Amino acid sequence: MQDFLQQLPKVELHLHIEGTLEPELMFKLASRNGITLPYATVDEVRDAYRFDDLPGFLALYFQGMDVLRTSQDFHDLAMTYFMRAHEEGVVHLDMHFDPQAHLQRGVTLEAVMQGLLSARQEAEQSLDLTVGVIMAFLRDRPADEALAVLEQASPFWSQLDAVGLDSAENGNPPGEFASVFSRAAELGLARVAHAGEEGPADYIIEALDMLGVERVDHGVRCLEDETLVKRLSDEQTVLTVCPLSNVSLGVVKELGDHPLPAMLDAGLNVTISSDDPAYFGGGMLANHQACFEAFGWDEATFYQLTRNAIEAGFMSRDRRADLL
Ligand code: ES4
Ligand code: ZN
Repeated sequence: MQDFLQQLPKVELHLHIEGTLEPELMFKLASRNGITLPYATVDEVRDAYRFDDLPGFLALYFQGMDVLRTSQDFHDLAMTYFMRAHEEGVVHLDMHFDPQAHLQRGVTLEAVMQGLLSARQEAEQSLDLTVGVIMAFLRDRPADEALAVLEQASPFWSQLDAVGLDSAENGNPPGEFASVFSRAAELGLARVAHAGEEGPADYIIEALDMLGVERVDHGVRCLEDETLVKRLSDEQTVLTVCPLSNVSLGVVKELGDHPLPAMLDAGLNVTISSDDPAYFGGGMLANHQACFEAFGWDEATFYQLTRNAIEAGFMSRDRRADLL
């Protein structure tokens, strides 16, 4: 099964590129940028990666990304992950990035975009890896700010695939971002949003009805609402489930308690992703292996999950046909 999972051409739909920042690269970028980290060694950083919920994780995640300053930093961050993903047998990934988290720190949108887009180009040319780009908005910041960033991104609209919504979920319902998402729709961008990770099933309904999302990131709490499960199953809405993330953030106590098997039984359109691999104990391969160990899924199940992801990934028609 190990070999099968390595060789399975995997597609990752839910990945925060800032969440791929491993301590080794954090040190390299800190030194390059003359930044003193509050840690002396890579091991100290790993030891400090302790959190038991989403807000606790987010504090470390926003602190870690402070070493990202130049377009070269963003390029190196993305390229480092693309190479790792390629080695793990990933053939396509859709990456979220958080422009507001960088603008706030005085990093320009141009630096962020140039770095990420040049890495995408390099991956698509030099690795058998295609990359979709999702501009994500921070739901714990005002919707006005998100809208202004979307407008500011006009030189890059043609290179974006979608908008997303992430960060602290509880108390920040999706509906507040309706105007941002309707503007994105007007621009021809696809729409996705985190919902039903820590937040209630109602947030999933809001994301569907008020934001018009075509994919729901996480969505695991949909099981709390039978009517919603039927709707998601009837409409075959893609859910990007992140097993190791859910364990790390205490959404479930251990993987054996995860609702993934129940979600499959309910006929939901499930996919598997890593979310923030530097923080949650592994990338696509580790997530697949953990699912095998916890659920004993057969090859046909992993093929089905992969097919679900291929069908929903932000890629060209030709690329999809190649992968199917
Ligand atoms: C995130 Cl796991 C998760 N949830 C919400 N927002 C995020 N941003 C980065 N990782
Ligand atoms: Zn996420």
